[in-house]
Amino acid sequence: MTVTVTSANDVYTALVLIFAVVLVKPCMVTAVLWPQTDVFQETKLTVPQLIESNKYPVEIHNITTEDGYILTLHRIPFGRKNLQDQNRRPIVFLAHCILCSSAVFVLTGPEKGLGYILADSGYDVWMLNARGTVYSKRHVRLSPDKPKYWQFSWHEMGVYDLPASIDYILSITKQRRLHYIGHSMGTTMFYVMASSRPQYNLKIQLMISLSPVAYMGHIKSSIFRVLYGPLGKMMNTVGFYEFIPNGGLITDIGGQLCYDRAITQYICKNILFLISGYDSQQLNKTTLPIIFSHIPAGTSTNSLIHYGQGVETGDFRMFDWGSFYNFRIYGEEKPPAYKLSQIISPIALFWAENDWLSQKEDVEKLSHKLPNIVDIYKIPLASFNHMDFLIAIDAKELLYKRVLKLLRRYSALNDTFSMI
Ligand SMILES: *[C@@H]1O[C@H](CO)[C@@H](O)[C@H](O)[C@H]1NC(C)=O
Ligand SMILES: *[C@@H]1O[C@H](CO)[C@@H](O)[C@H](O)[C@H]1NC(C)=O
Ligand SMILES: CC(=O)N[C@H]1CO[C@H](CO)[C@@H](O)[C@@H]1O
Repeated sequence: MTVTVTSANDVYTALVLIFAVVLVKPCMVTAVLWPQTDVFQETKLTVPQLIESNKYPVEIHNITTEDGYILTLHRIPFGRKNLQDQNRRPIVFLAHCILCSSAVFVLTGPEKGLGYILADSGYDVWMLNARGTVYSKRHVRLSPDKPKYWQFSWHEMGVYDLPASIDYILSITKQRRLHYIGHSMGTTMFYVMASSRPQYNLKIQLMISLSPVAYMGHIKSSIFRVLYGPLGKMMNTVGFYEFIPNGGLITDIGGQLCYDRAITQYICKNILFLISGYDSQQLNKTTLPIIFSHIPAGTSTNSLIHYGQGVETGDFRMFDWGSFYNFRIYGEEKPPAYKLSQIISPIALFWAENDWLSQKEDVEKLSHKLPNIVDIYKIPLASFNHMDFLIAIDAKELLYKRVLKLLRRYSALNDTFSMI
């Protein structure tokens, strides 16, 4: 076939045709085949349904924070292997990354998911859904449709969401202390809590930071540099205070583009790599539709902007409202730095060379400021990236085994002390 291009109109037609062939056709093909795949049904499940479908017990708990946000915690009270054992179990409280939800701890199924592995190892597993995520988008007064609801960043998650969750969990289980594992933003909010409300340090047996994020001067992910910087600011300026809500459309597109036979699966893979660092060796592509049906799970634009401020200054400080408002809110021109020296909980840091959001220099700086570091562990795989902490094929070998060992040691330490 010869195409003689004679006018602008023809060029336009040709472009549309090319576009149609290159993109729309594979999308149509994938859209038709997609509902026939096994993972299709799985992408339609909520976190509790997903846990149930894997034959684990699951509980849903609603709590209200001091400032009126209604959060949903997901709990796996025990594992499949210890159904009959009714002893009081040590608690592990899991907190997720930005744009994530409790889903990240169960996405990869019983053999690989941290939530399941902990439950099967004898822990009582509680998972946070921070304010603004798909499971926690409610407030006693404010509507999420209004800007006022979205006036928060991970600062408020640390100051309100974590203390409310921890107090609730300890009161339900009648225990005094719990283990905390955070990934990425889940670590940031912990550092905020433990420095701003230091009495909470006493309720922590051990805190494990997977991909610690406090200082951000060295992040490598260009997408996040843009998200945290110009894009976040622009969105706030034009009145988008919520960042990518998790809705039907994104979920559906995510599934269609990402499943195993989809010609477009490479797009999904590369989006993930762009965000968190390149590593195809540890990515199970079959799970991509499930990942993209739960992520992004929504957050406030201010959370992105707050990180952006950290990227710009290289400091770990409270939200910068501009010098005028800073004066009114903090009584000084610059927002105060978080007092990391207050964080007396024992903390283990897990980091990786190829983690574009938690770079060596920043982790080192953090480790010098935290007074009670009990372990610093570099994942022994050069290509290990930011999301691999949750979804790597070999996560169990590479880090969860060490996590379990640390948890055991700190649960045992507590037993010994309480006998004295
Ligand atoms: C939690 O809140 C949701 C949404 O309002 C509601 O459907 C559910 O029944 C509540 N669950 C409990 C245990 O209160
Ligand atoms: C990838 O995920 C699928 C679906 O969960 C699973 O059946 C398969 O065993 C996984 N592959 C590897 C290498 O872990
Ligand atoms: C050292 C220490 O903090 N021990 C605590 C272990 O947990 C029990 C109850 O869960 C407390 O009574 C101990 O004080």
